[in-house]
Amino acid sequence: MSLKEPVETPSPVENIHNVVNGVAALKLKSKKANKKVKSKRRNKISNANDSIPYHTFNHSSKNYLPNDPKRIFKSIEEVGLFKDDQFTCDVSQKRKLTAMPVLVHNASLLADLSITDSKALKTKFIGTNLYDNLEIYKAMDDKDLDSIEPCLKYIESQFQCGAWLSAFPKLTIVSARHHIVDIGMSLFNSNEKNADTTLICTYLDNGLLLFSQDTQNKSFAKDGIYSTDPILKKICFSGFAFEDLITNQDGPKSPAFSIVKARLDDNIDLVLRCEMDAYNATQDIYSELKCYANLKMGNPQHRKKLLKTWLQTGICPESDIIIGIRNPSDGILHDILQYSRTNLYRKFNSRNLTPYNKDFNYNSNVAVEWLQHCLRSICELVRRNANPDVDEGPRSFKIKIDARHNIHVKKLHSTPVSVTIPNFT
Ligand SMILES: [Mn+2]
Repeated sequence: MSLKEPVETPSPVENIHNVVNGVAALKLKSKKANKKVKSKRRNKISNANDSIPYHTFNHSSKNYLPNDPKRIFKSIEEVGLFKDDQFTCDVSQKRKLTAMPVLVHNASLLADLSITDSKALKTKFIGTNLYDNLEIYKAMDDKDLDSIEPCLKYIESQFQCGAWLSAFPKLTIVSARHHIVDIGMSLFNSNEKNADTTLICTYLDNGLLLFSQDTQNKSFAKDGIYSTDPILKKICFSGFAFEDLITNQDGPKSPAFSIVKARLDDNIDLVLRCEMDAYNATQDIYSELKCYANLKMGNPQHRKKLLKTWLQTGICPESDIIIGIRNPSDGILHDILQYSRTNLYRKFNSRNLTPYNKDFNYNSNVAVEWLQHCLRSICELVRRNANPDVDEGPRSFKIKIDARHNIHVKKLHSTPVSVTIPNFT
Protein backbone atom coordinates (compact mmCIF):
# COMPACT_ATOMS: atom_id res chain seq x y z
CA MET A 1 0.00 0.00 0.00
CA SER A 2 1.24 3.44 -0.80
CA LEU A 3 0.03 6.29 1.34
CA LYS A 4 1.13 9.48 -0.31
CA GLU A 5 1.63 12.92 1.10
CA PRO A 6 -0.17 15.64 -0.88
CA VAL A 7 1.21 15.84 -4.38
CA GLU A 8 2.88 19.10 -5.36
CA THR A 9 1.54 20.48 -8.62
CA PRO A 10 3.70 22.72 -10.81
CA SER A 11 3.15 26.38 -9.99
CA PRO A 12 0.34 27.95 -12.07
CA VAL A 13 2.61 30.88 -12.94
CA GLU A 14 5.03 28.56 -14.64
CA ASN A 15 2.25 26.92 -16.64
CA ILE A 16 0.80 30.22 -17.73
CA HIS A 17 4.25 31.35 -18.78
CA ASN A 18 4.65 28.28 -20.96
CA VAL A 19 1.21 28.69 -22.48
CA VAL A 20 1.81 32.38 -23.22
CA ASN A 21 5.10 31.55 -24.89
CA GLY A 22 3.43 28.82 -26.87
CA VAL A 23 0.59 31.04 -28.01
CA ALA A 24 3.02 33.80 -29.00
CA ALA A 25 5.02 31.31 -31.03
CA LEU A 26 1.89 29.93 -32.72
CA LYS A 27 0.85 33.34 -33.95
CA LEU A 28 4.17 34.01 -35.60
CA LYS A 29 4.88 30.66 -37.21
CA SER A 30 3.50 29.16 -40.40
CA LYS A 31 1.08 26.20 -40.26
CA LYS A 32 3.86 23.71 -40.84
CA ALA A 33 5.94 25.08 -37.99
CA ASN A 34 3.00 24.96 -35.58
CA LYS A 35 3.23 21.22 -35.09
CA LYS A 36 6.86 21.41 -34.02
CA VAL A 37 6.21 24.19 -31.54
CA LYS A 38 3.31 22.34 -30.02
CA SER A 39 5.23 19.15 -29.38
CA LYS A 40 8.20 21.10 -28.05
CA ARG A 41 5.90 22.91 -25.65
CA ARG A 42 4.40 19.66 -24.43
CA ASN A 43 7.88 18.31 -23.79
CA LYS A 44 8.77 21.29 -21.74
CA ILE A 45 5.76 20.90 -19.50
CA SER A 46 5.92 17.17 -18.94
CA ASN A 47 9.63 16.51 -19.03
CA ALA A 48 11.74 19.44 -17.94
CA ASN A 49 15.37 18.39 -18.15
CA ASP A 50 16.42 20.28 -15.11
CA SER A 51 14.20 18.93 -12.37
CA ILE A 52 12.48 15.85 -10.98
CA PRO A 53 9.22 16.71 -9.25
CA TYR A 54 8.34 15.34 -5.84
CA HIS A 55 5.26 13.48 -7.09
CA THR A 56 7.47 10.94 -8.87
CA PHE A 57 8.62 9.67 -5.47
CA ASN A 58 6.86 6.36 -4.74
CA HIS A 59 7.09 5.27 -1.15
CA SER A 60 5.58 3.01 1.47
CA SER A 61 3.23 4.22 4.17
CA LYS A 62 4.72 6.35 6.92
CA ASN A 63 2.89 4.12 9.39
CA TYR A 64 4.36 0.89 8.01
CA LEU A 65 6.85 -0.36 10.61
CA PRO A 66 8.23 -3.79 9.63
CA ASN A 67 10.44 -5.76 12.03
CA ASP A 68 13.42 -5.02 9.82
CA PRO A 69 13.40 -1.97 7.58
CA LYS A 70 14.85 -1.86 4.08
CA ARG A 71 18.58 -1.78 3.46
CA ILE A 72 19.97 1.28 1.75
CA PHE A 73 22.39 -0.48 -0.60
CA LYS A 74 22.34 -3.75 -2.51
CA SER A 75 25.84 -4.38 -1.22
CA ILE A 76 28.45 -2.59 0.82
CA GLU A 77 32.09 -3.51 1.33
CA GLU A 78 34.92 -1.95 3.30
CA VAL A 79 37.83 -1.39 0.90
CA GLY A 80 40.35 0.71 2.79
CA LEU A 81 41.42 2.70 5.82
CA PHE A 82 42.76 6.25 5.87
CA LYS A 83 44.48 8.17 8.63
CA ASP A 84 47.11 10.96 8.70
CA ASP A 85 47.37 11.06 4.89
CA GLN A 86 48.03 7.32 4.75
CA PHE A 87 45.74 5.07 2.70
CA THR A 88 45.79 1.29 2.97
CA CYS A 89 43.68 -1.45 1.37
CA ASP A 90 44.45 -3.59 4.43
CA VAL A 91 41.23 -3.76 6.46
CA SER A 92 42.35 -6.60 8.73
CA GLN A 93 41.55 -6.60 12.43
CA LYS A 94 45.24 -6.09 13.18
CA ARG A 95 45.41 -2.99 11.03
CA LYS A 96 42.25 -1.53 12.56
CA LEU A 97 43.70 -1.93 16.04
CA THR A 98 46.53 0.44 15.13
CA ALA A 99 44.78 2.78 12.67
CA MET A 100 41.49 3.33 14.48
CA PRO A 101 40.49 4.60 17.90
CA VAL A 102 39.70 1.42 19.80
CA LEU A 103 36.74 1.10 22.14
CA VAL A 104 37.87 0.44 25.73
CA HIS A 105 37.36 -3.18 26.66
CA ASN A 106 34.53 -2.62 29.16
CA ALA A 107 32.50 -0.66 26.62
CA SER A 108 33.08 -3.30 23.93
CA LEU A 109 31.35 -5.87 26.16
CA LEU A 110 28.10 -3.92 26.62
CA ALA A 111 26.31 -5.56 23.69
CA ASP A 112 26.23 -9.01 25.26
CA LEU A 113 25.38 -8.10 28.84
CA SER A 114 22.21 -7.89 30.89
CA ILE A 115 21.29 -4.49 32.36
CA THR A 116 22.59 -5.52 35.81
CA ASP A 117 25.93 -6.81 34.50
CA SER A 118 26.44 -3.80 32.27
CA LYS A 119 25.83 -1.48 35.22
CA ALA A 120 28.98 -2.78 36.91
CA LEU A 121 31.06 -2.13 33.77
CA LYS A 122 29.76 1.41 33.40
CA THR A 123 30.39 2.63 36.97
CA LYS A 124 33.96 3.65 36.11
CA PHE A 125 32.69 6.22 33.60
CA ILE A 126 29.46 7.44 35.18
CA GLY A 127 29.84 10.79 36.93
CA THR A 128 32.58 12.09 34.60
CA ASN A 129 32.19 15.77 33.79
CA LEU A 130 32.15 16.03 29.98
CA TYR A 131 32.27 19.84 30.05
CA ASP A 132 35.74 19.94 31.67
CA ASN A 133 38.75 20.91 29.52
CA LEU A 134 36.78 21.41 26.33
CA GLU A 135 39.35 23.95 25.08
CA ILE A 136 41.67 21.08 24.04
CA TYR A 137 39.28 20.07 21.25
CA LYS A 138 39.28 21.52 17.80
CA ALA A 139 36.80 20.89 14.98
CA MET A 140 37.99 19.66 11.59
CA ASP A 141 38.29 22.57 9.18
CA ASP A 142 35.94 22.79 6.21
CA LYS A 143 38.41 21.38 3.76
CA ASP A 144 39.22 18.26 5.80
CA LEU A 145 35.58 17.76 6.66
CA ASP A 146 34.67 17.47 3.01
CA SER A 147 37.80 15.88 1.53
CA ILE A 148 37.32 12.91 -0.82
CA GLU A 149 41.06 12.32 -1.11
CA PRO A 150 40.84 8.95 0.69
CA CYS A 151 38.23 7.76 -1.85
CA LEU A 152 40.37 8.95 -4.76
CA LYS A 153 43.38 7.11 -3.32
CA TYR A 154 41.34 3.90 -3.38
CA ILE A 155 40.05 4.49 -6.91
CA GLU A 156 43.58 5.29 -8.10
CA SER A 157 44.85 2.00 -6.67
CA GLN A 158 42.11 0.18 -8.60
CA PHE A 159 42.85 2.11 -11.81
CA GLN A 160 46.51 1.21 -11.59
CA CYS A 161 45.90 -2.51 -11.35
CA GLY A 162 43.23 -2.38 -14.07
CA ALA A 163 40.44 -3.36 -11.70
CA TRP A 164 38.41 -0.19 -12.21
CA LEU A 165 35.74 -0.63 -14.86
CA SER A 166 33.10 1.95 -15.50
CA ALA A 167 31.19 3.00 -18.58
CA PHE A 168 28.34 5.41 -19.22
CA PRO A 169 25.52 5.33 -18.16
CA LYS A 170 27.04 3.80 -15.05
CA LEU A 171 28.11 6.43 -12.53
CA THR A 172 30.21 6.16 -9.37
CA ILE A 173 29.37 8.72 -6.70
CA VAL A 174 32.45 9.75 -4.72
CA SER A 175 31.60 11.50 -1.48
CA ALA A 176 32.16 12.10 2.18
CA ARG A 177 29.44 10.25 4.08
CA HIS A 178 27.78 13.37 5.52
CA HIS A 179 26.40 14.46 2.13
CA ILE A 180 24.61 11.13 1.74
CA VAL A 181 23.14 11.46 5.25
CA ASP A 182 22.04 15.05 4.57
CA ILE A 183 20.36 14.02 1.32
CA GLY A 184 18.48 11.26 3.15
CA MET A 185 17.41 13.63 5.93
CA SER A 186 16.21 16.31 3.48
CA LEU A 187 12.71 14.81 3.54
CA PHE A 188 12.32 15.46 7.27
CA ASN A 189 12.87 19.19 7.37
CA SER A 190 9.51 20.73 8.21
CA ASN A 191 11.00 22.45 11.29
CA GLU A 192 13.99 23.97 9.55
CA LYS A 193 14.33 27.62 8.59
CA ASN A 194 16.45 26.99 5.52
CA ALA A 195 14.94 23.83 4.18
CA ASP A 196 16.91 23.73 0.90
CA THR A 197 19.60 21.06 0.67
CA THR A 198 22.23 21.96 -1.90
CA LEU A 199 25.29 20.19 -3.20
CA ILE A 200 27.92 20.51 -5.93
CA CYS A 201 28.28 17.48 -8.23
CA THR A 202 31.22 17.29 -10.61
CA TYR A 203 31.00 14.84 -13.50
CA LEU A 204 34.19 13.38 -14.98
CA ASP A 205 34.36 11.57 -18.30
CA ASN A 206 35.39 8.33 -16.64
CA GLY A 207 32.00 8.14 -14.92
CA LEU A 208 33.03 9.50 -11.52
CA LEU A 209 30.58 11.91 -9.92
CA LEU A 210 32.27 13.89 -7.16
CA PHE A 211 30.07 15.33 -4.40
CA SER A 212 31.19 18.42 -2.54
CA GLN A 213 29.72 21.07 -0.32
CA ASP A 214 27.99 24.12 -1.74
CA THR A 215 29.91 26.87 0.02
CA GLN A 216 27.30 29.41 -1.16
CA ASN A 217 24.59 27.82 0.99
CA LYS A 218 24.38 30.05 4.03
CA SER A 219 22.98 27.37 6.34
CA PHE A 220 26.23 25.42 5.95
CA ALA A 221 28.75 25.36 8.79
CA LYS A 222 26.62 27.31 11.21
CA ASP A 223 25.37 24.51 13.38
CA GLY A 224 26.93 22.07 15.84
CA ILE A 225 30.63 22.55 16.53
CA TYR A 226 30.67 25.48 14.10
CA SER A 227 28.03 27.33 16.06
CA THR A 228 28.93 30.66 17.63
CA ASP A 229 26.57 29.98 20.55
CA PRO A 230 28.85 29.05 23.52
CA ILE A 231 26.30 26.70 25.13
CA LEU A 232 25.63 24.86 21.88
CA LYS A 233 29.37 24.63 21.33
CA LYS A 234 29.86 23.13 24.79
CA ILE A 235 27.20 20.52 24.12
CA CYS A 236 28.81 19.56 20.81
CA PHE A 237 32.37 19.41 22.11
CA SER A 238 31.25 17.19 24.98
CA GLY A 239 30.84 14.53 22.27
CA PHE A 240 34.64 14.62 21.80
CA ALA A 241 35.11 14.30 25.57
CA PHE A 242 32.86 11.22 25.57
CA GLU A 243 34.87 9.71 22.67
CA ASP A 244 38.09 10.26 24.59
CA LEU A 245 36.62 8.69 27.69
CA ILE A 246 35.72 5.37 26.10
CA THR A 247 38.36 4.95 23.38
CA ASN A 248 42.12 4.49 23.22
CA GLN A 249 44.22 5.57 20.31
CA ASP A 250 47.83 5.10 19.27
CA GLY A 251 49.59 8.46 19.01
CA PRO A 252 47.95 11.89 18.75
CA LYS A 253 44.24 11.98 18.03
CA SER A 254 43.39 12.59 14.39
CA PRO A 255 40.33 11.58 12.37
CA ALA A 256 40.30 7.99 11.11
CA PHE A 257 38.29 6.91 8.09
CA SER A 258 36.90 3.75 6.62
CA ILE A 259 36.48 3.73 2.84
CA VAL A 260 33.53 1.76 1.55
CA LYS A 261 32.34 0.74 -1.86
CA ALA A 262 28.58 0.37 -2.13
CA ARG A 263 26.20 -0.59 -4.91
CA LEU A 264 22.82 1.09 -5.16
CA ASP A 265 21.80 -0.69 -8.39
CA ASP A 266 23.33 -1.78 -11.69
CA ASN A 267 23.84 1.83 -12.76
CA ILE A 268 25.07 3.48 -9.59
CA ASP A 269 28.03 2.64 -7.36
CA LEU A 270 29.40 4.75 -4.53
CA VAL A 271 32.82 5.15 -2.96
CA LEU A 272 32.38 6.83 0.40
CA ARG A 273 34.61 8.19 3.10
CA CYS A 274 33.23 7.48 6.57
CA GLU A 275 34.78 8.90 9.69
CA MET A 276 34.68 6.15 12.31
CA ASP A 277 34.50 6.92 16.03
CA ALA A 278 35.66 3.59 17.40
CA TYR A 279 36.61 0.07 16.48
CA ASN A 280 35.02 -2.57 18.72
CA ALA A 281 37.62 -5.36 18.84
CA THR A 282 35.39 -7.75 20.83
CA GLN A 283 32.65 -7.70 18.20
CA ASP A 284 34.86 -6.90 15.16
CA ILE A 285 32.50 -4.10 14.18
CA TYR A 286 32.65 -0.31 14.53
CA SER A 287 30.79 1.70 17.14
CA GLU A 288 29.21 5.04 16.36
CA LEU A 289 29.48 7.21 19.47
CA LYS A 290 26.93 9.86 20.35
CA CYS A 291 26.49 12.07 23.36
CA TYR A 292 22.95 13.25 24.08
CA ALA A 293 20.79 14.59 26.85
CA ASN A 294 18.21 12.15 28.16
CA LEU A 295 16.27 10.79 25.16
CA LYS A 296 12.49 11.13 25.17
CA MET A 297 10.68 9.49 22.28
CA GLY A 298 7.69 11.80 22.86
CA ASN A 299 9.93 14.58 21.54
CA PRO A 300 9.89 14.54 17.71
CA GLN A 301 13.36 16.14 17.57
CA HIS A 302 14.78 13.18 19.49
CA ARG A 303 13.19 10.72 17.07
CA LYS A 304 14.68 12.72 14.22
CA LYS A 305 18.13 12.57 15.81
CA LEU A 306 17.93 8.81 16.11
CA LEU A 307 16.69 8.45 12.53
CA LYS A 308 19.76 10.41 11.41
CA THR A 309 22.03 8.14 13.47
CA TRP A 310 20.31 5.06 12.07
CA LEU A 311 20.76 6.33 8.50
CA GLN A 312 24.38 7.31 9.13
CA THR A 313 25.26 3.83 10.39
CA GLY A 314 23.64 2.25 7.33
CA ILE A 315 26.15 4.01 5.06
CA CYS A 316 29.34 2.48 6.48
CA PRO A 317 30.72 -0.90 7.59
CA GLU A 318 28.72 -2.69 10.26
CA SER A 319 28.38 -0.47 13.34
CA ASP A 320 26.51 -0.49 16.58
CA ILE A 321 25.66 2.72 18.45
CA ILE A 322 26.88 3.75 21.91
CA ILE A 323 25.17 6.76 23.43
CA GLY A 324 26.52 8.70 26.39
CA ILE A 325 23.66 10.33 28.28
CA ARG A 326 24.75 13.56 29.96
CA ASN A 327 23.06 16.20 32.01
CA PRO A 328 22.80 19.19 29.64
CA SER A 329 23.31 21.78 32.38
CA ASP A 330 26.42 20.44 34.13
CA GLY A 331 27.78 17.92 31.59
CA ILE A 332 27.82 14.98 34.02
CA LEU A 333 27.66 11.58 32.32
CA HIS A 334 24.63 9.68 33.66
CA ASP A 335 24.51 6.52 31.61
CA ILE A 336 25.95 4.69 28.62
CA LEU A 337 23.50 2.92 26.30
CA GLN A 338 24.40 0.42 23.61
CA TYR A 339 22.12 -0.32 20.62
CA SER A 340 22.43 -2.49 17.57
CA ARG A 341 21.08 -0.69 14.48
CA THR A 342 17.96 -2.85 14.67
CA ASN A 343 17.36 -2.06 18.33
CA LEU A 344 17.84 1.63 17.71
CA TYR A 345 15.29 1.45 14.88
CA ARG A 346 12.81 -0.32 17.16
CA LYS A 347 13.22 2.47 19.72
CA PHE A 348 12.30 5.47 17.54
CA ASN A 349 10.06 3.58 15.07
CA SER A 350 8.30 1.56 17.76
CA ARG A 351 4.70 0.57 17.09
CA ASN A 352 3.93 1.63 20.67
CA LEU A 353 4.74 5.28 19.99
CA THR A 354 2.02 7.71 19.02
CA PRO A 355 2.66 8.40 15.33
CA TYR A 356 3.98 11.90 14.63
CA ASN A 357 1.77 13.47 11.99
CA LYS A 358 4.51 15.49 10.29
CA ASP A 359 7.81 14.53 8.67
CA PHE A 360 6.62 11.07 7.62
CA ASN A 361 6.64 9.94 11.25
CA TYR A 362 10.48 9.75 10.92
CA ASN A 363 9.90 6.43 9.22
CA SER A 364 13.12 4.56 8.43
CA ASN A 365 11.70 2.74 5.42
CA VAL A 366 10.55 5.99 3.87
CA ALA A 367 13.98 7.50 4.63
CA VAL A 368 15.68 4.67 2.71
CA GLU A 369 13.26 5.03 -0.20
CA TRP A 370 13.81 8.78 -0.25
CA LEU A 371 17.60 8.49 -0.19
CA GLN A 372 17.49 6.00 -3.06
CA HIS A 373 15.10 8.26 -4.99
CA CYS A 374 17.40 11.26 -4.50
CA LEU A 375 20.60 9.44 -5.51
CA ARG A 376 18.90 8.06 -8.63
CA SER A 377 17.39 11.45 -9.45
CA ILE A 378 20.72 13.26 -9.05
CA CYS A 379 22.43 10.76 -11.36
CA GLU A 380 19.57 11.01 -13.85
CA LEU A 381 19.71 14.83 -13.89
CA VAL A 382 23.47 14.75 -14.39
CA ARG A 383 23.15 12.18 -17.18
CA ARG A 384 20.58 14.34 -18.95
CA ASN A 385 22.80 17.40 -18.76
CA ALA A 386 26.37 16.12 -18.91
CA ASN A 387 26.68 15.48 -22.66
CA PRO A 388 28.81 12.33 -22.27
CA ASP A 389 29.59 12.17 -26.01
CA VAL A 390 31.52 15.41 -25.95
CA ASP A 391 34.78 15.38 -24.03
CA GLU A 392 34.33 18.64 -22.19
CA GLY A 393 36.48 17.85 -19.19
CA PRO A 394 35.06 18.07 -15.68
CA ARG A 395 31.67 19.76 -15.50
CA SER A 396 29.99 20.84 -12.32
CA PHE A 397 26.35 21.06 -11.39
CA LYS A 398 24.52 22.51 -8.48
CA ILE A 399 21.87 20.18 -7.12
CA LYS A 400 19.07 21.61 -5.03
CA ILE A 401 16.48 19.64 -3.09
CA ASP A 402 13.92 22.31 -2.27
CA ALA A 403 11.56 22.60 0.70
CA ARG A 404 8.81 20.91 -1.32
CA HIS A 405 11.20 18.04 -2.11
CA ASN A 406 11.56 18.71 -5.81
CA ILE A 407 15.09 18.05 -7.09
CA HIS A 408 16.74 20.54 -9.43
CA VAL A 409 20.00 20.68 -11.36
CA LYS A 410 21.82 23.75 -12.66
CA LYS A 411 24.94 23.49 -14.77
CA LEU A 412 27.70 25.78 -13.50
CA HIS A 413 29.93 27.79 -15.85
CA SER A 414 33.05 26.37 -14.23
CA THR A 415 34.14 23.91 -11.59
CA PRO A 416 34.49 25.58 -8.16
CA VAL A 417 38.14 25.91 -7.06
CA SER A 418 37.41 23.91 -3.90
CA VAL A 419 36.72 20.75 -5.95
CA THR A 420 39.71 18.39 -6.21
CA ILE A 421 39.98 16.82 -9.65
CA PRO A 422 42.00 13.58 -9.55
CA ASN A 423 45.02 13.55 -11.84
CA PHE A 424 45.00 9.84 -12.65
CA THR A 425 42.05 10.16 -15.05
MN1 LIG B 1 29.83 10.14 16.42
